[in-house]
Amino acid sequence: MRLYHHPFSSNARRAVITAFELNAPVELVLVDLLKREQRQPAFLARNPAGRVPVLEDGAVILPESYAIMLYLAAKSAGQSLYPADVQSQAQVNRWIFWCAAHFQPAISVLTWEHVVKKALNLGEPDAAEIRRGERLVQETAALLDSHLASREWVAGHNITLADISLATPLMTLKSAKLPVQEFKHLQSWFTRMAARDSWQRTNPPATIA
Ligand SMILES: N[C@@H](CCC(=O)N[C@@H](CS)C(=O)NCC(=O)O)C(=O)O
Repeated sequence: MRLYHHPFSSNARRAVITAFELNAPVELVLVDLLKREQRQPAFLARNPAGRVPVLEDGAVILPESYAIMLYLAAKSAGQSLYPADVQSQAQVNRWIFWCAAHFQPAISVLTWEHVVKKALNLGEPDAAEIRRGERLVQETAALLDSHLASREWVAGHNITLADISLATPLMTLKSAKLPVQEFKHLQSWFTRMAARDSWQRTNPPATIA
């Protein structure tokens, strides 16, 4: 299997960490976002949205990080990242969907303003957007923090796809100035995630965190 990614992309990192945690046989293929390779015809044929990650498994071509996570888990016998019973699956699904709908988009506002604009020379951060992003991050992080007050992992007794989904947007914790310092349960959980071998192996070469 081939996994098209870029090390600065938190969406791609979600898929790569899942592959590493599962020991899935993936070959990582770099798509240089800074050189706009994602907009070249060869890549657009794999994903018309022009975004990483994309997984290629024979005839299966699959964009979208959350779909890739679920696909990789479904293909891995005996894995525990995505539990087998319906009730436990529902809890993992709840947090994956919440991440895609609320947490990642909230963080994206600040990552765009503080990190991406600078990297691509797109001008100064917009103060109104920063205020909006800070409010969204504080609201969503408070909810996750209170959920984590009584548990070590987001959904169940061990790490699941929910944890991987939610941790990767936090890779820009420092560079995007994410206002989460007060959320101690979230911080401890994130420290646990960042200590994992799969996280360490996916740290971007020049740090953006
Ligand atoms: N919903 C997609 C989002 C993918 C995405 O936005 N990827 C970004 C990098 S984090 C990208 O490739 N951007 C390139 C571009 O917009 O040109 C997923 O979860 O995989």
